[in-house]
Amino acid sequence: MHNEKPAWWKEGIVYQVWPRSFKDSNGDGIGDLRGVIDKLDYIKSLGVDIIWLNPVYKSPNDDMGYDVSDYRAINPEFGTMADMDELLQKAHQKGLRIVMDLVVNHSSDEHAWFKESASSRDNPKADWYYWRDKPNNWGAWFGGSAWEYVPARNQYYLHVFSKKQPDLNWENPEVREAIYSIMRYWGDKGIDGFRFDAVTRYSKDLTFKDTPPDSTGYGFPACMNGPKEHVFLREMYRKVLSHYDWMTVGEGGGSTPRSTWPYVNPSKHELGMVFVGPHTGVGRPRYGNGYDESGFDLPRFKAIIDEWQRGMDGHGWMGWYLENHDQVRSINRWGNTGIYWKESGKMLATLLLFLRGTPYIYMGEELGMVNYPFRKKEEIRDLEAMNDYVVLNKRGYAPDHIWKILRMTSRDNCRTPMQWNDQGNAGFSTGKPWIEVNPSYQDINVEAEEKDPDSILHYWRKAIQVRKAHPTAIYGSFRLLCPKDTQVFAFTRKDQEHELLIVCNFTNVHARYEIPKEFRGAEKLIGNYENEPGILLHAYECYVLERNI
Ligand code: ISL
Ligand code: CA
Repeated sequence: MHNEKPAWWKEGIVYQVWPRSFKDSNGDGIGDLRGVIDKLDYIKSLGVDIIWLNPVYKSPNDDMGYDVSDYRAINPEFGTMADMDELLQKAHQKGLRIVMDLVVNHSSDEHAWFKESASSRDNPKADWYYWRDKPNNWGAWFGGSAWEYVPARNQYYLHVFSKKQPDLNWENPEVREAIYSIMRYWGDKGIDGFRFDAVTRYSKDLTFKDTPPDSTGYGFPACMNGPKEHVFLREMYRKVLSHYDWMTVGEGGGSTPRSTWPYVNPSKHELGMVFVGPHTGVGRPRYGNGYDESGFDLPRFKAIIDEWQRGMDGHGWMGWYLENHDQVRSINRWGNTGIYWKESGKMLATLLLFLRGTPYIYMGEELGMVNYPFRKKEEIRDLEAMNDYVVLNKRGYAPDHIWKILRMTSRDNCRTPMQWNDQGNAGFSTGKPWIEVNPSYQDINVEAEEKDPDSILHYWRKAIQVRKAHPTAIYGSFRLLCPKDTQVFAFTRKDQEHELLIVCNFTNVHARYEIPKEFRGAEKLIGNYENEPGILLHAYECYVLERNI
């Protein structure tokens, strides 16, 4: 057996719902909570256990809900608190848990706390945000300076993200108590946990020294794993988390496994797990360094995953994703949107579901949804993509080049409506959707894939069942094979009773792969081609073998 302490959130599989684009129940073009309620049976049918709901709190939507103006209210465009209560109740009835997003590194500038704080230098909340007489050189994640001037105080406030997302002053115990009380409010409603947005940035280096400027001309905010980070999280654990059987997942950890241990080492009493994203950075075009067209470096991708898989084993639990609302569609990055669309979609499912750690599936990923063919400014909704558009224009990039980059990077790619059928607006809404529907919906949609026994959707369902039936896939240790191979990602998972071999061809051509001796004749649990594994893998072929020890 293994020495990992079992927990429901280690064994469970998460399905991420970005509510604005999941299902619109009232024809206003915006997905909502009733839409999620209507689709609970579909979510359940996937075999997943946990729904992570992106922010549904009241928000002016500068950053699509990641700018909260009231943590105790539901954004009216998503429905009412009664809808939220009903969602919790119905999900629980079906054996699904609900985890909410907690966005407390910053609030909205329209939150009552900030309005009061910004009104003068001596109001009761004067100290709830970071106010300084002079800005330093830090840049904001969404462009421009990280400091914004407010005449009423003749001072600047810090915003690591957009200027409508002022950073909350975690040094102030009143702020922390206010946050804990919000958490208890939702805990009392019966939610099953939180995903902690930007958790590594709660604590700031209070010297606010300039940092070396990057290609944008600004310095990177020195507030990752700040000096009091773990002090704050331990206090939060003591005062709140220890009182609930919650799933707690931090967005990001340290930059290495070692600096991530304290966040999730059970003896430290902070969070249950983190997910990290460096694997999604491999081969990602970034305007900051010019458009990187060098393509995808599989050995690098494997090395990063290997570093985290082994580096965290025995030190704390992790979650893994290939897609989320900040990413683009995985099939465009690592798969094939042409003739091998199906095969590559299944291959990516196999990779995600057999890594060590809780898998996070993003809505539409189970269908093999693809990126949107962006080609005009009016199609952009996301403030990050909008800022990139402005920066790239300023740098004199040709329009074709700009669109090529945004089609590969814009967060809007993952935010187009879920594709339910081949009817109007892909069955998402009877009104005009808030963002364009991806034209691929004629072929890629739930209804079509339900009918096709060989679909990506059915493969996910099957692979999920295989993972669940094999504890080795959940707790077994990870070992990377053939690290230098530029076509094949192969690894094993092992405990004292079983060993699994997972093999994935990441290319659209044959690849040679010799099965290790001990796996010859082992049982094939799942794969995306009919044949028994041979010495040559087909394009994007994948399979999982199991042997007894
Ligand atoms: O800063 C980063 C890496 O050093 C980013 O990856 C950062 O952690 C990420 O952009 C934070 O994302 C989250 O918070 C944002 C929001 O826009 C995203 O949607 C959310 O996932 C601000 O709340
Ligand atoms: Ca709606």
